[in-house]
Amino acid sequence: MAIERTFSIIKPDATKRNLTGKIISKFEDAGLRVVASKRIQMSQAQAEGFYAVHKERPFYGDLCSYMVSGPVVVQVLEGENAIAKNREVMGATNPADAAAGTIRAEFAESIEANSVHGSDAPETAAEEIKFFFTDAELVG
Ligand code: IDP
Ligand code: MG
Repeated sequence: MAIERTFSIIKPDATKRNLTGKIISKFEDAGLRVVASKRIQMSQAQAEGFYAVHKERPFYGDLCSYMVSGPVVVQVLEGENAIAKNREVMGATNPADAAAGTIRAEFAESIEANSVHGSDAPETAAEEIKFFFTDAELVG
């Protein structure tokens, strides 16, 4: 299995409740390594650009407002099969459907305020990493 990199966000509901460390532990326990990380206040333009793929969805406006409602931690996670592994550790989008032990089952507040983002494919992982990080910020 190839070593991959994926993009992760710890969302505002989680940073507000001081859950950053608990969430990172879930990634590390699953064999994922944080190879880049920064805590930022996302701008409205960044939120709209990042979620542009969802701009026709009814929840797009609310989602962008939520993503700028507090600080987030943007990260790059590395490991074997990292894209799928991260999605597994995150759990389903709706916490009501998320498997026991996943981040969203344990921590998410709602289908919107669901604590974490994770890339869904190699192409989106590469794009999303570039959206927030320069090559020099990926330190291994
Ligand atoms: P994902 O984060 O599990 O990949 P996506 O379908 O890509 O889920 O949706 C992106 C984000 O949009 C979700 O993580 C969640 O914050 C929000 N979202 C998705 N579906 C809904 C919804 O039906 N209502 C409100 N917010 C939603
Ligand atoms: Mg998605």
